[in-house]
Amino acid sequence: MSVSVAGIVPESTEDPFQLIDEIEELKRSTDTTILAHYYVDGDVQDVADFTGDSLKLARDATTVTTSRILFSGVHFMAETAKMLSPEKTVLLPDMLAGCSLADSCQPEALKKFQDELRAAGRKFETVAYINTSAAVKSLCDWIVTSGNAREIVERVPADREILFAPDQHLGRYLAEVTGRKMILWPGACQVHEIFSVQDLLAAKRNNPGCTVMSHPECPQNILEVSDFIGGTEAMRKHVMAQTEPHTYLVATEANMLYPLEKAAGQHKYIPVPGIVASTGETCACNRCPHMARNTLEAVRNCLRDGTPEITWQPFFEQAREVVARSLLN
Ligand code: CIZ
Repeated sequence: MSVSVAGIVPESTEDPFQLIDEIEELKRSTDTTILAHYYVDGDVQDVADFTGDSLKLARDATTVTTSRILFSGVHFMAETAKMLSPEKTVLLPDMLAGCSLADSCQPEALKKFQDELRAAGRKFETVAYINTSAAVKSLCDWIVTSGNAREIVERVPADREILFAPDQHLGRYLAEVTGRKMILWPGACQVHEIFSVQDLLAAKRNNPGCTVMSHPECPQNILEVSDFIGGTEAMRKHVMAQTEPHTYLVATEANMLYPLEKAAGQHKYIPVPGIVASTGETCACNRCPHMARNTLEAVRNCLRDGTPEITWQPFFEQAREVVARSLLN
């Protein structure tokens, strides 16, 4: 079922079953494989050939045998697929599907900060979250996802500081679990930053014995009252391993409930509410407006028209080396 996000994605007037049939037919006739992130609507995940987090999808993209990949996700994910499969046509249903984290770290600003640190004699390596543009990735030593962050941070030589960009909350969490010294870029994800700790605590009281499962992009006050902290793939594996029915309060993008229910339907999943910054009111607004651009209609149009397409940029070459070293080895 598609959830409309006010002001971003208009309610579709087309029949979803008809759209699904068209998509299946177009996939065949245009030799396209669809990859979909866990944060897109469930009906779009259902028409995908691969679903997953960015790490899994980056790896899946390298195994695709069709000539075209349609990436149902956001811009940096489609760019990563293009970098790793330059010979393929890589499509993104809506070029405006960006990322608040990627926007918070522009390549010029990162380069200037790195130069200042070097001029001050600091010995550091730059570790960037995958939620960055290819231009930023080309300036980094390592790329991490929520799925491999700890492992990659531990690969940075112990005598170096780590400049971690752009998610300050993930960086702070990694500093805590690895004991590494981090210089944090002040970015944050617009979805994970709005969770309300008061409402989370109230939900916890109302559901005795529940498990609070949070994404490491959440601020410290949320992580402190969480029982399980992990990226989306780790969450999925965690609930699959619990056979006895259980209640989970889930602090991440609301569409993640769909793959959780699909993988382990014996449990009850409750999304943690957010707070609207402008009014202070509680809402069920933990939807990513960028991911929401991946409607069935947008996917059908993109398949049919073969556009928008991610085109190769000169800095992809350098970014590709960093991405391949970090994600494929
Ligand atoms: O790694 C990803 O795909 C992101 C952005 C979140 C997650 O945990 O899946």
